[in-house]
Amino acid sequence: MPDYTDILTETHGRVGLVRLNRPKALNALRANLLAELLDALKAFDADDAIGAMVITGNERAFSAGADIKEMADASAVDLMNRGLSDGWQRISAIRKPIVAAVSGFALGGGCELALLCDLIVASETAQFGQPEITIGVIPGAGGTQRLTRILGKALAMEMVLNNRFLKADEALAHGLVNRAVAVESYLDEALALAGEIAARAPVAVRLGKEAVNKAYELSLAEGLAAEERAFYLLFSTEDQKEGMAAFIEKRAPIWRGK
Ligand code: DAK
Repeated sequence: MPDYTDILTETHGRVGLVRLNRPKALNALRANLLAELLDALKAFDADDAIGAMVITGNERAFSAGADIKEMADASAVDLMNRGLSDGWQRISAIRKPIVAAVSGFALGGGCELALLCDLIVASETAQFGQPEITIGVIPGAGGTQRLTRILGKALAMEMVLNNRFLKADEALAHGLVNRAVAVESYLDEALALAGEIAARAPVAVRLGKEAVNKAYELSLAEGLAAEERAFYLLFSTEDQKEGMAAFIEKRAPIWRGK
């Protein structure tokens, strides 16, 4: 990995970890940070030795959102010309699963970045919010759409229109996060969860992620058809033959990602 200034990267077995690393600015997502994040995720996505990724911040903040100082003086055309949404779309196109390990603030674009991930492990101190209304705007990286689909209209409206924060226990109760755990262990839990997924049949993991995400975009009939095709496609992999043979022979499968 190259020398990054706004993130740190590590590998833990088959898991690639990206730490957002602008602690003084509560990991505000300036353009350089987003570019580095995308670069690191793409590198992990292309690496056969990696099966899943974790994105985290620090105990105080996952991220407090887009960098308000970088954005404050921009015109609408400036923002369009900066191609603001390209990076976000490319993050959502990463093929391997991404777990967000969230502690402290996950606000604005920080909340939306967590929502772009496939699973979220939260510390009990995590707070999810879309405070854009307090600075005269609304969410711009998916918050109004993804939160509404996950939480329903009532709560999404409160978050978007009235700066309502969700604490970890509420986020868990509403299905926004997978786990809410002690602050001492949120990163370890996220790494363990990512590690378990990374040890599974890689092509099936990839197609499983793709199929679940399609549920947000397609009609039920189209989604079911896409799932069915992906299921048949897996019968062209060595891993399907190996997985079913291992079951019948009562042994552990050895995945080859082929
Ligand atoms: N941007 C820049 N700096 C930030 C920041 C942010 N979002 N959040 C915090 N900081 C900086 C503060 O300015 C402060 O810096 P110094 O003054 O020390 O230099 C430092 O981090 C510590 O913050 P505080 O002193 O404010 O700390 P507190 O504990 O008192 O308060 C807070 C924590 C999280 C409640 C507060 O910092 C806060 O309200 N932050 C702003 C949260 C916010 O409004 N976030 C939404 C930003 S808008 C799009 C993609 C993305 C987006 C939009 C479009 N497209 C693809 C189209 C995203 C938009 C947003 O996220």
